[in-house]
Amino acid sequence: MEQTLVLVKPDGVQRGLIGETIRRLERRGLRLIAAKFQIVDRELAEKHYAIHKGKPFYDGLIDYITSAPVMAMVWEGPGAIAAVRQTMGATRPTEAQTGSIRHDFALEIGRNLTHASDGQETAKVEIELWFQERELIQWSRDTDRWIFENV
Ligand code: DAT
Ligand code: MG
Repeated sequence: MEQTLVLVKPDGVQRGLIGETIRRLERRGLRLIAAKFQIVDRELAEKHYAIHKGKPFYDGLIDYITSAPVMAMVWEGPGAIAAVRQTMGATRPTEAQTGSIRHDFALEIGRNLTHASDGQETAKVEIELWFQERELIQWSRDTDRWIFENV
């Protein structure tokens, strides 16, 4: 089943939105596979945002993600990558869909609260970057068959 990396970034943690983020993903029907509350060092931050190196906002982005603890998670479900990005909303909060986290709680692109993998290859690379294999919990819920068409 598809898996995706989710971060509640430092602004989301500081603003008490860990629970809100988890609540929305749980209620959507996604299954939590791993979670880790941690400080991000520059090495991890630079690897995570390697694709943005050289862009004007890169230095600010690295400073921001390393500035305070983040909540890193892996969530699983059919179409999880697209579903989670939809729940988060567009990168720029003023363009995010009504009802998405970034719409409901954010204003600025540089303080957009969460991260979610943007494709299958990215998800694989990011999950391996943030978590060790043994930290990923394979489990099933009694409700799975009421949420997933094919369990
Ligand atoms: P996303 O986080 O939606 O996957 P992204 O991968 O394009 O977006 O960019 C990573 C983060 O970098 C994004 O969450 C906020 C920041 N960012 C992106 N584009 C930016 C811009 N034009 N100005 C300032 N920050 C930007
Ligand atoms: Mg991205």
